Amino acid sequence: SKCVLCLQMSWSQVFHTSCLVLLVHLLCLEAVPISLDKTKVNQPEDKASEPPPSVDTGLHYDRYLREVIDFLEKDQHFREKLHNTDMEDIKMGKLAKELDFVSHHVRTQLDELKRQEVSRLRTLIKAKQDIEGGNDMAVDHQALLKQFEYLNHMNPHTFEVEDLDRLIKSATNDLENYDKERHEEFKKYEMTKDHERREHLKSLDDEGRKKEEEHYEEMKKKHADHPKVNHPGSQNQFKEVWEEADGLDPEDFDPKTFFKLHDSNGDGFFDEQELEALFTKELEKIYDPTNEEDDMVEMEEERLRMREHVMNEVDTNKDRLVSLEEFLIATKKKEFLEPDSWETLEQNQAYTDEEMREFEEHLAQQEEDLSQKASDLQKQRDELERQQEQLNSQKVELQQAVEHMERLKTQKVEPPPEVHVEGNGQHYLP
Ligand SMILES: [Ca+2]
Ligand SMILES: [Ca+2]
Repeated sequence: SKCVLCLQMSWSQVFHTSCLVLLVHLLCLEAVPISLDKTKVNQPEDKASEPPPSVDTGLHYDRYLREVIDFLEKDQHFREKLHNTDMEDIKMGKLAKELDFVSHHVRTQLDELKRQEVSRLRTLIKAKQDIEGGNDMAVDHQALLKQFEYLNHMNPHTFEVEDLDRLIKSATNDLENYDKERHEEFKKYEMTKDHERREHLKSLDDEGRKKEEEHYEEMKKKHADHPKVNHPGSQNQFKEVWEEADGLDPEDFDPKTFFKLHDSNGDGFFDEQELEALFTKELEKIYDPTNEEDDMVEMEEERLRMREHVMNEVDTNKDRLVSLEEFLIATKKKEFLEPDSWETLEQNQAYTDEEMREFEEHLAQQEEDLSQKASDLQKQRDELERQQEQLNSQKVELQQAVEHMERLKTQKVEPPPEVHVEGNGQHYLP
């Protein structure tokens, strides 16, 4: 059985979400709208020094995870243990203990990796503080580092059994929740979309609103009007891929050949990405990026639904991979040969009315918090202005006092002798 640590890591992700997006997600307490994806930047990285690309897990610490695995794989003892320990034992932390037997050389490299990772996290924390315009207060890095559970921040210098154990547990756990989080994000995206549409309607006059609503209904109808979608993972679906994408005769359809053809990296398994690639033909029946009524974010959600459905049916040992054997067994089943029809995304609302109500309440709360903040800021500004005025008038008073003192000084110092001299002088004046 396969595991998180195996090099053939295969948790794909359709959006190819850059680590940045996920990281923002992790760092910010507020929800990140899906539209952030559009702003993703493919940072040009130094490809030459990179290890050969394996599938991005989508975790924000993906790079660290992979580098740790690469180093551990270089250690013969560990490599053997890795391939002979089953998933349950790995989850229980048995594998992590083997770190004690890893060569000194590899350990030193792991220590260095961890130091770099901790320093990366510190930079991120700093960057986040800067964005938030944090005052120059000292940052409690220790406290903030605690949120990153995949390493032991209390010891930022060396990579220990605990670090490996935490890394394995976090990665396993985070990957299991990854799809769930994507569904949640999607739901939020849909609710935001609908909320904004309705807010926009409110801003229109009766005639404008009527027009807008008609257009909306028309687009909805247009979107729902598409060729029949095959049940994902069914014979019909695969046969279409076989015929149209592979250019082969449907009469010759052979599951084993099909599997080999679409196991793109040739490792003997369908991973999530390879499976998802099989649905492109189906998705193109429903979604066209040039159509106003087709939302590509929804297309990716549909792809995810399809992949989850097939994985659920076919991946019997639940290692997130479909082996040839699992695949062939599935092709004998009734669901493969005579599948039910597939209910597409648009046939069901992504969220319940109750969820929408909560969402809008949350939005209203946020708005209120914002205006509260704005009014607090205004109060602070008024207070500052008042203090400034007070200071100014104090300055004027002080100035006046100084002038007064100086006048007194001149009166005290100058007049008497002069008057005296003048008085005396007068006596000698003719
Ligand atoms: Ca494969
Ligand atoms: Ca499997």
